[in-house]
Amino acid sequence: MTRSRTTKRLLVPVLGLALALAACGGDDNGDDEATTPSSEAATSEATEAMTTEAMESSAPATEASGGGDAVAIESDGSITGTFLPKCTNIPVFPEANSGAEEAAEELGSEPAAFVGPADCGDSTGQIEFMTNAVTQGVDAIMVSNNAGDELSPSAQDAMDAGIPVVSWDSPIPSSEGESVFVAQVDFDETGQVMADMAVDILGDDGGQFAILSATPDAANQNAWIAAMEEVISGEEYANLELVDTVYGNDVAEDSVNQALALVDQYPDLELIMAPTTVGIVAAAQALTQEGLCDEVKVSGLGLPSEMAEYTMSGCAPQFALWSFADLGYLSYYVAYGLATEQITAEEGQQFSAGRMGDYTIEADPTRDAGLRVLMGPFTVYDETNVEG
Ligand code: RAM
Repeated sequence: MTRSRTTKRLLVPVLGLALALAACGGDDNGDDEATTPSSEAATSEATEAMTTEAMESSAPATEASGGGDAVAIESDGSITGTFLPKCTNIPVFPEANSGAEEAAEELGSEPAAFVGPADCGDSTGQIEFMTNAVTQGVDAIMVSNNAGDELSPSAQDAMDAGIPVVSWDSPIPSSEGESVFVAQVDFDETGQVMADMAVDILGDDGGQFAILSATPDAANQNAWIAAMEEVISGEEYANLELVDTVYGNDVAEDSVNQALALVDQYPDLELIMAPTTVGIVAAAQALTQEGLCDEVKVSGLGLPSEMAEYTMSGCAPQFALWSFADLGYLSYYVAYGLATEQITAEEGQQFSAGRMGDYTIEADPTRDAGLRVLMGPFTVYDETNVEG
């Protein structure tokens, strides 16, 4: 591949965001009660490494105040459930399911069925799984939505049948057909974290970057991209120029192709920001293989186990993520609490979720409608912590 570049800026190896956040974050994961997870699942990469709050404002809002009013979700018999990921074939989703299984065991329940489309590119394939779960009459459905509002009618059918629908990782944008969304991190904060990583990597003089996303209807990625666009519209980020947003469908091959097409199309491109664990590693692999990492860097949201070599090589100097195992654990607790009627899906409901501690259901400030439980925190990875 030949590329002609008019500008080549040196990477400024700044750990500013990560270090600054580490200084203020400690082991506070956004929920004071949840800072010292003790289970096996909690010893995931994300919780072992530096953890921090990226913005102080987001986490305290969902903590159960005072602790006295929180309902401790306890074992109340076995329930049936469906744990429906965007797809079953990328690592983050089995990891989330392992957290859900841990929670089910603690609560004396059979584990939820881990079912979904094999391939994340099959975004509407989830609808059939949702419909099947309703037909089977399961007690609770937990879903990472990959189909935008197209999932709503089948989710609404579940709710009409009295089945709680807990979205996690990726919500139903309109919230119709969703009892509550368990948000891994604050979605607006994701935009800020990505913008700050871009500045840290490119330096104050900025440069051109492109976004390599997952599927076009993925509610989580779309919200994070919108949040990042909002952040970079501010004066402080004026030197960051977003030239394109493309979609690799959370499929490795598509993502590699999209990454290579971007560097071909934009000779001055300096950064690919991929808010997807599939896209980020595909981009890093592709640029490494093409020998382009000196010119184009990679950042976004990635799994440390997949990204370590690219961070250590300097191709992907910084990226962020959270614990998917914790997200699955918390989502199962919420679904179980709703299905056993220990809690209700309403604003102000406080509850305690096993080893993760106290939370409050709140109005989702990042959507026009809908309820949210905020997990947090982000972990920002760089060469200092990516290898654990
Ligand atoms: C992929 C999926 C998932 C998202 C992560 C960051 O694994 O799209 O939904 O949360 O990336």
